[in-house]
Amino acid sequence: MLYPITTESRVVIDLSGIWQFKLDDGKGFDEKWYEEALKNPLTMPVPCAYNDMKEDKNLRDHYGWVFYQKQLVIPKILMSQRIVLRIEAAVHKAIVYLNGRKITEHKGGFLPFEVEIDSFNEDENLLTIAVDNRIDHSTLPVGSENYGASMLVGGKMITKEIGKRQNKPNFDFFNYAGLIRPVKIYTRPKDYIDDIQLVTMIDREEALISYEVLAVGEGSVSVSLTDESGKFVCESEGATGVLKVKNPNLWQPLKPYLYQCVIRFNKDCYILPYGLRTVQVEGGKFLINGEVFRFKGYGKHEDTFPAGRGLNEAMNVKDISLMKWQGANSFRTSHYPYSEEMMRLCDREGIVVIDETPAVGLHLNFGGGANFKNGRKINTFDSPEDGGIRTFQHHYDTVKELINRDKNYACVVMWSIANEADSASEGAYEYFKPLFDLAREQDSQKRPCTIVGMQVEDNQKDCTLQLSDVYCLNRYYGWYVMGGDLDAAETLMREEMNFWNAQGKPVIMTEYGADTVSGFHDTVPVMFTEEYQIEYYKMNHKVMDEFENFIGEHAWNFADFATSQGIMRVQGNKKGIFTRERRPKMVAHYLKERWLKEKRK
Ligand code: BDP
Repeated sequence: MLYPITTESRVVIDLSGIWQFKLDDGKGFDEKWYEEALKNPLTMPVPCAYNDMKEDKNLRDHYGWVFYQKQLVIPKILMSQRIVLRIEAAVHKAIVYLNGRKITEHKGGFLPFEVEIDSFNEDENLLTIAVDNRIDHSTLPVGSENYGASMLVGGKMITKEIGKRQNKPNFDFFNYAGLIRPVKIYTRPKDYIDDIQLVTMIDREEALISYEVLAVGEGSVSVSLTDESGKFVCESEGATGVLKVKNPNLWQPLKPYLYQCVIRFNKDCYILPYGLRTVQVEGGKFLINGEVFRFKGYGKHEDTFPAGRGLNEAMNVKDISLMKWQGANSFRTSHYPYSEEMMRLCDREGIVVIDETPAVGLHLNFGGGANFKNGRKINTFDSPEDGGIRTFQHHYDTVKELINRDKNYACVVMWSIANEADSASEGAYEYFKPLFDLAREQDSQKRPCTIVGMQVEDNQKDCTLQLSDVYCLNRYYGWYVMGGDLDAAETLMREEMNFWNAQGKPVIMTEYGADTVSGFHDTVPVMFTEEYQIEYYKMNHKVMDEFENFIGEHAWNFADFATSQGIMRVQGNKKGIFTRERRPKMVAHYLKERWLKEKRK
C-alpha cells in the first residue's frame, strides 16, 4: 500500500485538526448517530488517542465505541480524479460512514486502510468514523475475557462477576485508542499506480533492483531512479524489470542514502524514497550489506503525554536524536506497527528497525493465568470452543497487511511475528508455522523472521527454536528473576545464555530492564534506584559479552510509558532509560559510554 503523497498527478488533503467526538452510551448505532451532526459533542484532536484528552475517567477507561465526526468538502477541481479516504490507524476497529452511508470497515488498530469514495455531495459531506477499543481473545493485542474480578481469598484465586465490563489488557501498555494517526483524502487519476515492490541485490560495484509495479487501468509503466542530488541514475520500462545502478551509494545503518524511485503510469506519477541495502543471516551473524551488524538500542513505545499513542512527530525526531547521542542504531516497534511517518523517518535517519505485528498477549496463562472455562484451565491454543484464542485469521491478515505496508523500507531488517506468545505450549508450533511461511512468502526481500520470546520452563519446547531466524530473548535476570540479587541473577542468566549461544543462530536480547523511578537514589544499589538500574545493566552486559552469537541488545524500554493500573506499576512502567518527558536517567550516560566505545560493530 502506497503512502499518500502529493505529486504532479496526486493531491493530499490532511484532515488533521479538531473533530467532533462523542463516547457511545450504547445507543449510538441504534440512534444512527452517523446520520447527522453529533449532539453535544466534545472537541477532539486527530491524530491523537482520546483517553487523556479530558479530565474525565469515563474517557480514560471507556469500553466500547466512540464516534468521530468531521464536515468534509471536496474541491470541485479534484472531482475528475479518484478520491480516496485513507485512515492510517483506528484503534482497534472502525466503521466509516459518509453522509450516513457505511463506506468501509476495518479490524486492527495499527495499520492503514482506505476506500475510494464514489459518491459524495458537491458542497458539504458528513464523515463519521466509529471506533471500538474493545480487546478480547479475537483481537490483536489480546484482551482477557475473564471480565469478573479475580481475587486471592485464603490462598485461592476466585473470580466474581461485576456489573460493568471493562477492557482487561493481556499486555503491559495502556490501551490508548481512537484515531491515533492522520486521516487523509488523496486523489489519484483514473488510471493509477496501485503499488510497487522493490528488491535489491548487490554484486560488487553494481546494484540490481528488481521491481514490480501494480497498476490499474490503461497505460504503460516506466520506472526511473534519481540520486540524492536529483540527478538521473537509470530507468526501465514495463511493469516488471530491473534497474541497474553502477557504484551505488548504499543505505547503511546511521549512514543512510535514499534514491528517489519515480514511477510513471499513464498520467500518474508516484515517488518512493528507496534505500539500497541487503540483509542476511549467516551462521551466528546478522549481515547488512554483507557486513556484520550489531543491534544497539531499544524496545520502544509510541507513548507521549498527552497524546498517548497519537502520532507525535516532534517526539519521533527527538527520540532518534537521543538514540544517536547515545550511539544507538536500532529499535523494535514493540508491540505493534508504528506510524508510517516514523518508518519514513527511520529510512531517512539510518535507524534500523525490527518491525513487530500487534500480536502481544497471545498467552492466556501468563503468570499462572486466571482463565478458566467450565472449571477447566484454558490453554492458549485450545480450540475457540474450549476458550482458546481466536486470533489466527486476524493475525494472518495482519502479517500480510504489515508486510504490504512496510516492504520497501530499507530500515526494516526483520519481521517480528509476535511478542511473548505462549510459544512453548501445545499448539504453538501449529499456530505459528503458517504465519512464518506467510511472512517468508509475502516478503520479496526475504528478511529474517522471529518471535520475540519470554522465558519458558523448557527452552527445547519453545517453537522459536525451529521457526526463528534470529533468537530474540526478553529476559529479566536481576528484576523479575532474582530481583535485588544480581550475583544469583548472573549465575542463572549465564546458564541459560549458554543454551542459546550454542544453537548457532544469532541472538538478540530484545528486552531487559529494571523499573527505576527517576530521582530515587541510594548508597548501595537497591531496586527502583538509579544506581540499581546501572548495576543491573552492567551485570547483563557482562554475561552477554561472553557469548559470540549475541549480536544485539535492546534495552527495555527507551522511555517510561503509560500502562493499566496495577500494583506492579507506579503511574506506568518505569523501566525507561529516559523518563516519559525524555530526561535521561543516570543509566542513559552509562549506555552512551558503552555504545559509543563499542568495538564490535
Ligand atoms: C515484557 C513485555 C513488555 C513489558 C515488560 C515489563 O514484553 O511489554 O512491558 O515485560 O514487564 O514481558 O516491563
